[in-house]
Amino acid sequence: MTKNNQSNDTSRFRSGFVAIVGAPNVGKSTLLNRMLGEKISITSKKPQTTRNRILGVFHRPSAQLIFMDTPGVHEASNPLNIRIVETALSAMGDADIILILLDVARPDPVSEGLMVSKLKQGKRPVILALNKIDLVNKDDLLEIIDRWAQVYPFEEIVPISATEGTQVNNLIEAMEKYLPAGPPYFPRDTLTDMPERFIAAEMIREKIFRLTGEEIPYSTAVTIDFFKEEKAGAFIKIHATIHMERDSQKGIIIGKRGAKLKQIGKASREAIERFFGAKVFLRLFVRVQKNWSRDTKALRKLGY
Ligand SMILES: Nc1nc2c(ncn2[C@@H]2O[C@H](COP(=O)(O)OP(=O)(O)OP(=O)(O)O)[C@@H](O)[C@H]2O)c(=O)[nH]1
Ligand SMILES: [Mg+2]
Repeated sequence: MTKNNQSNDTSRFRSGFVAIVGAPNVGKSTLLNRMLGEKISITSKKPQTTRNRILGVFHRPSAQLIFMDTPGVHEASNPLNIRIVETALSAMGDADIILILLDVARPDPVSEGLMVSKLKQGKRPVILALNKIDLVNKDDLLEIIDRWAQVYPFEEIVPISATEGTQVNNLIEAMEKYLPAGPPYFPRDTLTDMPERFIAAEMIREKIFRLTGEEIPYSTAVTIDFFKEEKAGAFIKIHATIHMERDSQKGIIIGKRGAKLKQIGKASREAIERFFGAKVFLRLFVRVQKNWSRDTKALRKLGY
């Protein structure tokens, strides 16, 4: 990636990459969306929602912070999860600053241990954000801060609530201080580098995470077969395929007389319309790609 030098006063400007890393479900994607003020990364109550590195650019008068939302770090066993944990850990290697996010209400010693062991191999500034403080009382919080201060010499420890927005500005300011000096990487109007097709596929995946249960979300991948803006952006025509691992899952996602698929389609279409600010015509297809999550070739084809 090349730096662009279009900014006139770059002498005091700071810019760099921040990897947002943490165990599954701690609120990394929620925090990214909150900081950007735009929903670009999908979220759900279920762990392992995010599977790719999601880039979001945050512009300040004096700095540009390029956030990388990552999949939750955990002890992975199947090929899909091994792949997504690699994605998260490699983002740590590419970052100027590492932002570790924890859920104060739900400690996860295994994942936390994994991340801290990785930190000890690097020399980058590391900031710790303790998320979901709306769920614990103040006294417990002080104890948690104390405990973490002894685990690793974090540059800063900032308690936040991503859903309520509490202390999120303080966190941004803390990160800005540790950014390297340099001109912005992206023009001022850039929000993300993700292709429109990818964003549309993710929105569909989010609705499946939210509207189905058990193993269904984890057996789902979504690809876009057709994406075209019609009438100068007035409406977008999208064909997407939902890939399931087994025939029985295909039945579940379609539902009785197609009811489930209809519900997923409607919710997805509305989310895509909100994001692109255009009317959307969405057609969903369901197909079975046997055991795709355990097949490295299939994983690559499906974007992992
Ligand atoms: N109460 C509370 N809930 C939160 C907060 N931040 C996030 N959540 C909830 O936590 C759940 C997980 O949020 P995500 O943003 O999807 O978490 P994630 O870390 O990106 O998860 P993965 O992508 O699976 O690793 C969602 O239900 C969020 O609404 C917070 O500050 N307080
Ligand atoms: Mg996420």
